[in-house]
Amino acid sequence: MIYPILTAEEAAEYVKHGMNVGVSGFTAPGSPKVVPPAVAAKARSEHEAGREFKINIFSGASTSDYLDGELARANAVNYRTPYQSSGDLRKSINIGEIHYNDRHLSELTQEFRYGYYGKMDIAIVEAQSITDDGEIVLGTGVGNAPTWLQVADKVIIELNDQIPESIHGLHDIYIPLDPPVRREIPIYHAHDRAGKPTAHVDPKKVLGVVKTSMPLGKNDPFTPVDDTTRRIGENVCEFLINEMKQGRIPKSFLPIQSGVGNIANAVLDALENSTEIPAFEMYTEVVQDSVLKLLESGRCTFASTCSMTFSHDAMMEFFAKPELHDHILMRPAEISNNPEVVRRIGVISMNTAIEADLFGNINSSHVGGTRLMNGIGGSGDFTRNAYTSIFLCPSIKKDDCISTIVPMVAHVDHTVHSVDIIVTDQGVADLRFKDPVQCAEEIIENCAHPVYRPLLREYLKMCKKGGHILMDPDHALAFHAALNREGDMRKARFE
Ligand code: 0RQ
Repeated sequence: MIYPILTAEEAAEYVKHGMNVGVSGFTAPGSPKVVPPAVAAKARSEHEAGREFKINIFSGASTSDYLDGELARANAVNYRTPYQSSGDLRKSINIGEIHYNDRHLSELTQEFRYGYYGKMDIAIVEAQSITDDGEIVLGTGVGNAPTWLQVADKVIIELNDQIPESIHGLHDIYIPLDPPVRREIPIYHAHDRAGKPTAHVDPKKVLGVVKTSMPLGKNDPFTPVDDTTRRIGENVCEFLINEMKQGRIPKSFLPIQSGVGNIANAVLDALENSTEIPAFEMYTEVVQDSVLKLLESGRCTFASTCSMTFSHDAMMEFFAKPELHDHILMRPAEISNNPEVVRRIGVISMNTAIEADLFGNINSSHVGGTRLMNGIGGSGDFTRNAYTSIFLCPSIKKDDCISTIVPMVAHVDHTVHSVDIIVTDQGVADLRFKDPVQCAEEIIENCAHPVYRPLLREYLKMCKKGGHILMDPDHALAFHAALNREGDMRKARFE
C-alpha cells in the first residue's frame, strides 16, 4: 500500500480549528470510529492550553457516540448538519452552543458541490479496502462519503478489518452531474444498479490510513412490539390492503420506505405477517433488523438503502448468508433518498411524527416547537415525492398528558400539501380529496385519542367563524401552553 499508516492521534493532528470536516456513514454504520475520539482528545488539550478548537461536521445522517457524542462532550463542534440523534449533541444544540442546521439528507452533497458551505478541508472515511489507484470499498453505511472523497482537500481513511470482504459488490456508488448538465438518475426499479461498487479518491489527497478493528454494530436492547405499535402496524396494513382493493395501489405492489424506531419495526412486522400484501421491494434509507427478517422470509425481495443499521448479531447473520447479498444495495444518500427516483418508482413512504395538526401539518423534529429531537432526516425527501405519503404516531404519549394530534403544530416540517395519510393506534385519517375542515374532522374522529376528541371538537367549533382554514390565533397553541404550564394537554381550555 502506498499510503502512510497513521495512528488515530497522528491522523487527528491534521484536523485543525475551524475546518470543515466531512465524515462517512449513515446512522452508526459506516461512520469513522477511532479518529473522531482522537480529535476530541486533541480538542480537550487545545482548550486546556487556552486555544480555540471547534470544527464544522458534515455527515450523511446521525453517526455514533464515537463521533457526535465524543466531539460534543469535548466542546469541539461549532456547526453540525444535516441530522443527528446524539443526546449530548442535542443538549448543546438546544442551549445554543452548537450551530445545527437541519437539512434534507438527499440535498447536502449537491449543496456542497454548489458551493453553499465553502470548501471541505478534510474527509474522514471508514472503508473495507483502498487500492493504490484510489478505489475504495466502503463500509456498512455510505452516507455522503463518495462526494466528500471527491470535494475534500485531504482524506483520512479508517480501514476497519471487521468489515468482511464479502461486502464487495453491495455498494452502488453514483454521483450525479450538477445542473445545467444533470441527466436522469438511471434507476427505474428499486433493484436497478446505477453506478459502481467502489467510491473513488485521488490518491494524492490521502494523508494516510488508520487501521482499526471496530465492531460493526451493537446489540441494543430490543423494544418488543406493544399494543399501541401493533395497532398502528395493523392499521397501516389494513389501509394498504384496501388501497389495493380500490385499485389505487397496483396488485404487484409498490416499493416501501420506512423510517427507524419501534413504530417502523411494528409496521414491518405487520407487513411480514400479512397474507394479502404481496412480497415487495424497499427503496429506503435505513434497514433495521426487521428488514433482515423480511429478506430471509422472502417477504421483501430487494432493499435499496443508504446503510445497514443492523445490530451486531444481525450484521453477522447477514454476512454469513451470501444468498441474501443479491437482495440489497447501499447507495449514497443523494441516491437512496433521491426525489426524482422516489417519484418515478412510486414509493410508499412511512415516517414517524412527533405531532400532527388538525389539517395534516407534521412536526417531526422539534418537541414543543423549540427543542430539537433528531431532525427532519430523510422524511422530507420521501414524503414530498411519495406515491402515497403516510405519517405514523401513537395518539397519546406520557400517559394521557400529551396528544400527538394538536390544533396547530408548534413547528412544521411537512405541510398539508405533502401529507396523504395519518395513522395512529386509533385508526387512519385519509386526507386526500378533502378540504381543510373535512381533514380536521377526519383526523379528530379517526386518529385522535378519545380523551382528546371533545377538546379538539371544541377548538374547531370555536374557530368556525369562517375562513378556508379554521384557526384561532389566541388558542391554536393552547395544548402546548397547557403542557408547559401544567404538564398536561388536557388542561387546555377553549372559551
Ligand atoms: O423523548 O426519549 O425524552 O422520552 O420524542 O420518541 O416515542 O421514543 O419515538 O424513537 O420513534 O422517535 C419523531 C422523534 C420519534 C423520530 C421521532 C418525544 C418522546 C421521546 C422520541 P424521550 P419515541 P421514536 C428515518 C426518517 C424524524 C426523522 C425521520 C424522528 C422522543 O421518528 O426523529 O423521520 N423522526 N427520519 O417522549 C413531546 C410529543 C412527542 C414527544 C415524541 N408529541 N410531545 N415529546 N416525543 N412525541 C431516519 C433518518 O432519517 C436517518
